[in-house]
Amino acid sequence: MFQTSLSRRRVATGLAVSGLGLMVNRRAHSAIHVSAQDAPDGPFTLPELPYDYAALEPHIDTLTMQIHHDKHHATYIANLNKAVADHPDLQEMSADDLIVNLDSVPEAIRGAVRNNAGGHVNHTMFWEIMGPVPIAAGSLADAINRDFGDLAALQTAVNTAGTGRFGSGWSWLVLGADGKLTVVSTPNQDNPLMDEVGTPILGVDVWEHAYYLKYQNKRADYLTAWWNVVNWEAVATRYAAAGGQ
Ligand code: MN3
Repeated sequence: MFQTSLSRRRVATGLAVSGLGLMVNRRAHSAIHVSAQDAPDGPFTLPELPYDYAALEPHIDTLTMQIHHDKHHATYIANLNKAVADHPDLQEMSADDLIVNLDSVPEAIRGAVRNNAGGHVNHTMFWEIMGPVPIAAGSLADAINRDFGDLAALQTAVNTAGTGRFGSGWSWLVLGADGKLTVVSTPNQDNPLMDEVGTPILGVDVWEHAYYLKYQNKRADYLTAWWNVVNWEAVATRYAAAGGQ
């Protein structure tokens, strides 16, 4: 609850103070925003979007992408850097390593690391698996047909999990240790790796900040539209990297 209200306040403040920056230069704008947050510069840094803010129009609007990347993702990174500021051992770890080793994170910062390393990992994946590329024949397509029947059934399962998630969270396609694909949802910025549910191959952000400007309360419409912008080549790469066959 604290994290949510803090993020929202930061977004509102950033928009009021630097609304012009949104239209000028995204790199300069990001730098202004992060430096204004009184956080260390590292070790974690905001990855650049692999495409333009407008690349996912009309399904995901430009302003949503700007706020989502430059404000929300940047805030997770700033708060993660603050959380590990006094922990050199944790600064040596990747965000992926942090979220699978939360038990070894000191209790005083474990919640902050869970939320903010989770937010960093989840959004880094999210940007990577968007940028429309259709699904191609291959092992991932075969596995989807094997485990769901067809692609439409997978999409329905992800959408159902996403609309069923109360409040904020994610809907995921994961590869389990048994080699099977399944759909799960998680609250907040949790990731299926945290509880060894499986390796996320695809995930869709169902926090309101991901869709509210364009879709308002219609999360189901956002989820339906979102499939138009999935980069299936990136998803297939993740499937192969996770050991999928
Ligand atoms: Mn988000």
